[in-house]
Amino acid sequence: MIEKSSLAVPKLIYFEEIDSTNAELLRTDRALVPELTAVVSASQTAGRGRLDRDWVSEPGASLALSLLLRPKASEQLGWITLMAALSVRAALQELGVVEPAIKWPNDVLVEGKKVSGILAQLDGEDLILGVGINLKAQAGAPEHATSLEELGIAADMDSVLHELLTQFRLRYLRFATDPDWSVELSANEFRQFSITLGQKVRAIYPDGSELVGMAKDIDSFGNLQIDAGELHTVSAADIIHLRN
Ligand code: BT5
Repeated sequence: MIEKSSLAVPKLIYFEEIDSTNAELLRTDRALVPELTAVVSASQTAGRGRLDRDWVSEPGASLALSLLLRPKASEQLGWITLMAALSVRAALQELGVVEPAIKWPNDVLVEGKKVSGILAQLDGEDLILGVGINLKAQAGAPEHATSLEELGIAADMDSVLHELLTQFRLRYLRFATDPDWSVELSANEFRQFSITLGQKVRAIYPDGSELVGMAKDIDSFGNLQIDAGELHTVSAADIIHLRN
């Protein structure tokens, strides 16, 4: 079922159903497994988004992946989230999706609807990178969700996963080998495919406070720069695009 993808990483552990692939990797004895170990599931009973929100992944309709990463420094979390979003976007384009785009920091949207979400969690020196991609329509998914099938793409889980792992490995290994060059390439890729930059946005911080301004650029940590009279650097927030 996931033969192609198994060849793309050193170790791949597959479940038909699990509570959450991120939770599974967090409770695994990771001393015994190599970096880029992948936990994959065809459905989750307790999939999670940021701030402990629900992530819907119903049987046969979604792909849930968590990758074990060991980045050199924890401040790289922002970049790794962005690189994951860039990888999902590129993978979807390879699979035939028309104009997939990135909403900072962790959503991949098509026609304004969310097809994929990313959740990076640090645990000591390990970073657990979770990616969810909707393969088919799901009864429990919110109205602003879409899926590959709804976008006219009939791709099996193995093909989607293989493309995603290939795209991510490329960016992650480049980042490990030459971080400065990698950041420059990824920043340019983000500028090309982001629907956030150049928009008037409302940033809602995890503590509930808000900031309204123009999304100008990202910095070398993957933070969003918002011009609200003066320039603010935002590392974690929900972004709402406002009409200009
Ligand atoms: C995310 O959070 O988008 C991160 C999603 C990460 C999911 C992966 S699956 C593998 C790994 N294991 C896990 O348990 N999680 C990761 P956030 O930006 O906070 O968005 C969450 C919001 O997206 C929810 O509050 C809903 O509004 C919406 N949502 C939930 N399920 C969705 C779905 N299937 N498709 C689109 N939107 C969804």
